[in-house]
Parts: sequence; C-alpha cells; structure tokens
Amino acid sequence: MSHIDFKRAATVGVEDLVLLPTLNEKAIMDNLKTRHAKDLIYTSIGNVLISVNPFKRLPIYTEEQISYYRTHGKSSTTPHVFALAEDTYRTMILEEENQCVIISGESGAGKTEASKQIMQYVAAVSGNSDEMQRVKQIILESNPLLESFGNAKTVRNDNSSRFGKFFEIYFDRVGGPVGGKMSNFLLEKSRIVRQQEGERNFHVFYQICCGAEDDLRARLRLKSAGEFFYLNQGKTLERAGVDDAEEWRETVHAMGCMGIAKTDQQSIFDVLAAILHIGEIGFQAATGSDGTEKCTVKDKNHLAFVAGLIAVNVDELERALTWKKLEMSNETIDVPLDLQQCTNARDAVAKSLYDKLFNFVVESVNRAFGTKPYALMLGVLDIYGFEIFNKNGFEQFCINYVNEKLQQIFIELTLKVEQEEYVRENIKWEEIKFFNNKVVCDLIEGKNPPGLFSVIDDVCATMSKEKESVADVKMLDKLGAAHGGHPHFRQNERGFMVKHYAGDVHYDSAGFTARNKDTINIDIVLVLASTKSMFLQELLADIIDSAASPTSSSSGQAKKKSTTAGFKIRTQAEDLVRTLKSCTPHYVRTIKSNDEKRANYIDDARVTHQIKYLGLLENIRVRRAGYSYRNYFDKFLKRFKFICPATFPRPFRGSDKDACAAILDCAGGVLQRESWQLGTTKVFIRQPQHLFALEDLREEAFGKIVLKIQRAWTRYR
Ligand code: AOV
Ligand code: MG
Repeated sequence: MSHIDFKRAATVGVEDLVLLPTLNEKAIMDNLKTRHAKDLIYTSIGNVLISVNPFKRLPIYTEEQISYYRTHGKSSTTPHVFALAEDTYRTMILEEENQCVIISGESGAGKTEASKQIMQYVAAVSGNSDEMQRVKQIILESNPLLESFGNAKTVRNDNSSRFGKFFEIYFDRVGGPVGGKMSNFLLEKSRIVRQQEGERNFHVFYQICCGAEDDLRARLRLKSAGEFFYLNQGKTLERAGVDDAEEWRETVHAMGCMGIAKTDQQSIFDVLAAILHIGEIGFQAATGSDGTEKCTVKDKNHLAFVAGLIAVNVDELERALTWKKLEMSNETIDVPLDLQQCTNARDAVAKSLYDKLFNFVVESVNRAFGTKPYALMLGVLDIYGFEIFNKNGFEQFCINYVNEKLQQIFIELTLKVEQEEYVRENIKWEEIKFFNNKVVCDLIEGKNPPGLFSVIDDVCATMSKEKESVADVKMLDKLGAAHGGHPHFRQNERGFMVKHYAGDVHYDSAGFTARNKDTINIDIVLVLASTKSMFLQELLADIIDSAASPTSSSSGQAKKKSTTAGFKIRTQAEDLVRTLKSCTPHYVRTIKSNDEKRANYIDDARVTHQIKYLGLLENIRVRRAGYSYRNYFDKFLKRFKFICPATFPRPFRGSDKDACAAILDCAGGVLQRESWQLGTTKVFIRQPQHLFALEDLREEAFGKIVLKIQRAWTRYR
C-alpha cells in the first residue's frame, strides 16, 4: 500500500481497513457495507484480503483485469483477488520461496470461488509451452470434476464443498507450471445415504440422472433423480441456475482431460449406478420356526442388478447384508441382523464404494500431473467452511475442527510475521491481546490431558461388542466426565456443545462412535473383495488387503490401516499445518453477506458476527500497533520527495534512508517525532492521520510545482 486515493476513499470507504479514522467493529462493518454497495467486494488489512460475497456475477474477472494486475502489481492497485494472486506468484519467483494462499470463511462465504479465481489467474499469466498448456488444462479442468464428485447443495450453500482440498501447483525456477498435486481431506460420506431437508446428495448423481445418454441410461437402469431414495430425501432435486445435464457433459469431458480411459469411465458410471440401486434395496423381517427374527431382502431385482454391477455373487451379497459373523470365545457363529442393522450394512456398502471412488477421482488428477522435478510451489487451501446446522454430527465436528486449526494458523502466523518484521526492522511496538483459540484446539485434539477426539477414540477401541447407540451414550458420559468443567464444553441431553471461535455448536452424539470407527463388517468386506471387476479390485485394494490379513477379523470388523476417522483428520491437519508453515502465507478471509444468498444485501448482524470471530478488529490493531503504514525507503522517497527542498528538485545526496529522514523532518510542522520510525529498510508511520497529513503536504507541494511549470510554460510561449 503505497498510494491512497483520497477522493475515492471519501466516497467508498477506505481500501485498507488499517486506515479507518475510528476503529471499532461498527466502523469496519460500515466500511465493508459502503464498498459492497458499490460492488467493491474487496478490502484489505495490510496484506490480508477481505472479500464480501456479492452473490452476483461481477465483470471483474476478465482478461483485461488479469493483464491490468499482471502489469501493475499489488502495491499500486486496489484490493482484488487477482492482485493477491499476482503478489503470490511474483513473490514466489522473485524470492524463490514456496507460497500458500489460505482461504478461510464460513460455509457459502466464497472460498471456492476465490480459489478458482486464483487458479484462473495463475494459469493465465504463467508459461505457455505445449507441456505447460497441458498442465494448465489439468489445473483448470480438475475443478469441475472434483466439484461434481465432492460438492453438494446444502442449506448453507448451493455448491458446498464436502471435502477439503489443498491444491499445489509446481513451477520451474522462472515460474512455468510443470505439475501439481492435490490432497483431499475427509469427505462427508454420510451424505451418500442421508440428506437433510433442502439438501442434495453429491452433484454427480443428479448430473448422471439428467444427462446420461439413452444407451447408458438403459444399461444402468437410471431413473429420474427424484425416484432414487438416496437422492430424494432432501426433497430438493435442482440447483438454481444450473443445468445438471449440461454439467454431466462437462464432468465427462473433464474425465477425458484427466486421462481417465473410456473403459474406466464406464466403470465409474457402473459404481455410481450401483450406489443408487443399493439405496433401493429394502428388507423385511420374518420370525422363523425357532422363534428368532430374520431379515431378507424384499425386492431381489435391485439386489441382483447391484450384484451384477459390482460383479459379486448375489446370494453372498444378500447374506452379507442380513447376517454377521460373531466371534465367540473359540468359535465364530453367524447371527441374523435386525432391520436397522441390515439398513446400516447396506448404507455402509454405498458409503465405502463412493469414498473409494472419490479417492480414485482425486488420484486421477494426480496421475495426470505426473511426477516431474520442480523448483517452486504455490499452494491454495480451500476447505469446507465452518458450519452450524439444526442437527450437527461427527462430520460437522471434523469440519469445524479443521476450521479451528486454520484460525489458529492465522493467529500464529499473522502475529509472528508482524512481530518478526518489527524485530527485523528494529522497531519498538506494543503487543495486542486477542482471543487465542488454541484453548479450543487443545480441547478437541489434546493428547495430555486427552481431548475430545482421544476420549472418542478410547470408547471406540473398547466397543467391539456393544450396540452403537450404547457406545454413543458411553462416549457422551466419558466426554462429560473428562471435560465437564471446560469453559468451551458443555454436555447436554442428546450430545454436547463446543464453544468454537466462530460460534456455539451443539453436536448430536448419536452415530459418533460408528462414524469415528469408520469400519465395515468383515462379511461385507469379504463379499466386496470377491469382485470379478478389475476396476473394483483396484478401487477397493486396501479393503481387500485388510480382508486378506488374518488379524483384521479378530473383532468381526475389518480394520483399515489408518485407524479412526478422527485420528486421520488430526494427522492430516497436522501435516497441513506443517506444510503451510513452511511457505510464505497469503490470506483471503471471505465474509458471507447474508444467509439468503441475495445480491446487493448486507445482513448487518451476520456480517458483524463474522467481523468479530474472524478477529478483524484485532487484526487491524496488531497491524497498527503498531504502525499502520510502512513502505520501503525508495518508494517513500519517490512519493514524498516534493515536500522537502533537500530532496527536490535536486536529488538528495546520500542514502535513501537519510533522504526519508530529511523528508520527515521537513514535515515536522504536522508530524511529531514519535509518530514515525525508520527501520532498516522501511519507513513506519504510526497513525493513519499522520499519513493523511503527509499526503496533504505532498498535494500542496505538487500543486505549487504544477503552477510553476505552467507559468514557465506560458512565459516560454
Ligand atoms: P464456500 O466455498 O466458501 O462455501 P463458494 O465459494 O462456493 O463458498 O460460494 C458460494 C456461492 O456464493 C457461489 O456459488 C456464488 O454463487 C457466490 N459467490 C461467492 N463468491 C463470489 C464472487 N466473487 N462473485 C460472485 N459470486 C460469488 V463451503 O464450500 O459451503 O464452506 O463448504
Ligand atoms: Mg467451498
């Protein structure tokens, strides 16, 4: 920030919130609102970009905009996601350092849109050889593919990411794209079998139902989406403004771009159809002659069709859905499942098939990138945002935990970077206190004392024979016993509440242990492992491996290599934090303007709430505490030299630093000595009004110069 346009600032707020004349949450809110009303959705706090969702297409992502930001760089332009992308890309090349963009904000605030704009920008401005074109196509085309398999309509967002992703683009030394890698985080697979009212399953299912051509439709016995149980529970089949049939063609095209062979594409379609038909399998209970209740599959047509699609024996499949092996002291007996257990077994098959399919899609992107040596990396983190629903389950717990971690990184790194700059520049500063959510992270992930995840894991480790509902109750009691006194935790009747940085969330404990265990009955595993389909054998390789290893069957469950879901997400979060900390971070903090997805409307209360929990006020304070303005000596000199006879019209004889000191001395009338400091490379100015005063002087001096030139010109003529 080296240039402030005051005329603009007077009408559409300040571009950098650091320059707000009065600092409080209301002032931040008013400033964002004023700008949003003029479609200026971007504002900054130093190098943090704030974006307020416009909920309408703005003409600000064009080719012209890209070339404008390409040539102007960040310092001389207004805040924009392209300016941030340019800065990130440029810094990577100039400083030969890996960069990452961390995009945060609650569900529906605009993270995924921002990540796409960054990808679009980087692809547009970087190298152009044939191979680089290919890499860029993967970067751009992987997105519709991943969104169709990993995004869904929720009540918060029509295109909500139900997985987290860290997308790395690899470059050569001069910034030509040479490859990439995509890492994904915990997919919300419960959505496959259940959706709340107003929500949909993953987009790809509606796409195939709407868009598949006749022969595929006939082969897979596809019906309209509304006729499949797995697709109609939310009573919502469409997304406003989206043509699912058209999107299907895009998805299939993108598969081609990732190099997924036609035969594999057909196999993917088979799995999608198999999942839909699994949802149609119903059960009926009958009491046998021995008095025990046994369930059978109601309509064998669907069962047989599913068995055909996944290439397993139909009777074995039915047996696995209705019976389970139970280990007794020295023998294994088969016990019949009750109706609920049969449904659970059925749903487990659908969920694990989809989970593996999703991994395959992600892997296909990575395969397309290949593995070539690279020099530099630019990563973009786009996760699922913090969310509160009427009913929050294990998935929300994980999602909100990851958001909690990101907030933690933000706090640590912004503070750290700021502090480091003051230290490096030898500048005195005062510390600003703000809410550090480390206490919530510790509550959730702590090892000693054991946090919520550890307690849940403990219960899971000992629940082999209990019914799931019993285990959930036991878990809740243990959580209460361990953390009842914690200021951010409260046990209640049906679950527990966590006071997150972004709000209080009530979690329903039902289903927690089962989802955390994330295992499927060995009976089902054995059936899946018997598939004759080569594609499925590859897809289900780790499940099949676990079935082959004798230790896995000891508890009647097939253990995955990666233990519990909670353990996995914690490990992933840890790895991610490590990676992010090794890069130069850039931040986009997205704000949701309102819950109704309405254009030209700011819900004051909702935005104020986000300003609060994102800690924007503290962010600005830290930035000002603090020096609100800082710039390199040469840039400062270039701008303000006019106000001092020692630096203009003749150049100053001496260092840039001394020149800056001379200018600041000249401004002594409006600038007290305490209001500025010289670091080792930069000028620091404490209060915005001091900078304003300097700008006034500059304008005055500049006016005089212009007048002088005009007079001289008139005389000359
Ligand atoms: P999210 O990624 O933050 O939510 P999205 O990026 O999907 O949110 O944005 C939600 C919707 O807001 C988009 O589908 C657009 O309609 C609109 N939107 C967001 N940013 C812009 C923009 N810059 N210009 C125009 N419209 C925009 V989630 O993935 O749910 O956490 O989990
Ligand atoms: Mg998203």
